[in-house]
Amino acid sequence: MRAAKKTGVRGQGLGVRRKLRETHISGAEGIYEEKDVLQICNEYLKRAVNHPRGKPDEIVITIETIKQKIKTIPLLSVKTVKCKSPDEAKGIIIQKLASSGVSKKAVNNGFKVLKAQRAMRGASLILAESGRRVEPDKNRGVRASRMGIGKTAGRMLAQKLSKMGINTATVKEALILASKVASCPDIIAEACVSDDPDYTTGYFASGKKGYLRLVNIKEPGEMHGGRVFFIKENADIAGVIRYLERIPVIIRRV
Ligand code: WAQ
Ligand code: MG
Repeated sequence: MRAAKKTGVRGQGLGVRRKLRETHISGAEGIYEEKDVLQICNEYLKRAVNHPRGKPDEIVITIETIKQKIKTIPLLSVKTVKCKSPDEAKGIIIQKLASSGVSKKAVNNGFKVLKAQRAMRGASLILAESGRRVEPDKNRGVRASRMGIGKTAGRMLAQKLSKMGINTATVKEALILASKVASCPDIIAEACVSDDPDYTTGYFASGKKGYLRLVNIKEPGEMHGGRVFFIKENADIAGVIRYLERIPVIIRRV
């Protein structure tokens, strides 16, 4: 599902043409059994029309049958750091990225994306050494899709997260997404800040270090947010994008 607001911006020069600019409101994706699809659409729609980023005037739902074999991936381990301020959270991300082998330049460029006022619909891909942004569409970014969790594993995950007091759709979806991203061999690490003004927990994630939640990564009310996937300098970029967007993966063990 994706929901957007279309705002008219006055075109330059003469004429009455108004260009429409899309503001990303909300998005969601997953892999589900056929019998659950209608209910999921209903939940996604509710989320789109009732969103803290604003009221969308376009909502698009795409449903596709998956015919390929679905690849099983591991779930990342979860930890929470109760940071006291955005600066403390930023410090931890910088340290984790550096020890994962991401250069200062790349880290700086990553923070530019995470702090940009105009949130992208997808993630930025940044080369870990040169810091070059390589996603083909810099406004849209790359959207990870086709990831899910099996029924039994989903129940176990809900139980575990409940014990930690964080059994919410936001955490589950972000954790499943981060697990797919980390399962891509060319991706070194990910950093995420929610673009929801009332959601102030972000995370750092990597296959080696797991999913590290960072409380107070932004001040309440701030509209910025985003995701950055730091990729190997010599990565097969088209291959990374194909994996993130098209290859179906599922978590079966928690
Ligand atoms: N693929 C790539 N990038 C995405 C995707 C996706 N499927 N979904 C969202 N993004 C990017 C996009 O730039 C959004 O603006 C940004 O991430 C934030 O998306 O453990 O809610 O859906 O407490 O607002 C993380 C912490 C919550 C969860 C993340 O992200 C926790 C969140 P949002
Ligand atoms: Mg959001």
